[in-house]
Amino acid sequence: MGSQKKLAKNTTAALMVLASCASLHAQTFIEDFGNSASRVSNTYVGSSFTFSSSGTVVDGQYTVMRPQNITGSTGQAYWANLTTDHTGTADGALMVLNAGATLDDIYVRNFNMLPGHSYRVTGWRYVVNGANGGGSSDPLFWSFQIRDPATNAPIRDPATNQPLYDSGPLSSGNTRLQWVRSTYEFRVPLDCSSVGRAIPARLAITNQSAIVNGNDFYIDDISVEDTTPSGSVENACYKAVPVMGAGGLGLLSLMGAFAGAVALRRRRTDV
Ligand SMILES: [Ca+2]
Ligand SMILES: [Ca+2]
Repeated sequence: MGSQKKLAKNTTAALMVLASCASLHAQTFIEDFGNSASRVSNTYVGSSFTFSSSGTVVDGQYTVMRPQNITGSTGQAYWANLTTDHTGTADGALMVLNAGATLDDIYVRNFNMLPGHSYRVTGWRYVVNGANGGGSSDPLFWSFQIRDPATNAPIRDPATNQPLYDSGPLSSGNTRLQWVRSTYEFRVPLDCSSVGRAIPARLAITNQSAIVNGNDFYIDDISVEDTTPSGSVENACYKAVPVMGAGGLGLLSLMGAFAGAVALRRRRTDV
């Protein structure tokens, strides 16, 4: 029994090392659009929407700016000025989007996911003119999808060929002149044979309302968060590995890999 307890203790320690390594690869993000005093572009905005550096922001165009003088800067009275952005930081900026009829990606950004981990995608919209022209509060729609960065195609379930991570159209509700949050939560299937190994992923936020007269809104605070309790997935995989019997060899090889990593870490520390 003593040796088994020691084995389990060593394995737990090794898995903690693995978990700390894994967290280094979980590159989730927050987009607050900065605080530039001038109108600026954003590298993650989809190529179908063009940057307007000055003057009007017409259908299919966007700009990133502080919200206190949008009507003056664009010369378009149908926008609305705000005292602050959604982030609420001093001089914070937001994205001004005249989405128009362009049913394409608004925001596209790569990150890494981990097997068994849960994620929450968040984006905030402030509808200035909804789906039926100036002053309308009829709903606008966008969607959140996770894709393979290598192909830009949705990551699919091998069994059903259906996209694994797709929010479908998310409504702004019958809201106008207020910030509305959209969220989409998902969990990556758990594969203990690849636990801790980063999976390249791409968030795509896509316009799902093809409307020229209206469809004018602001965007702020887009984020992807890893909501997984620290170490929970790695511990679940540890528990799934049998200590005795035929699985013992697998555990020993797993521990061998961890021991190598620990030894390497110690060597580096000793230098
Ligand atoms: Ca902001
Ligand atoms: Ca419009």
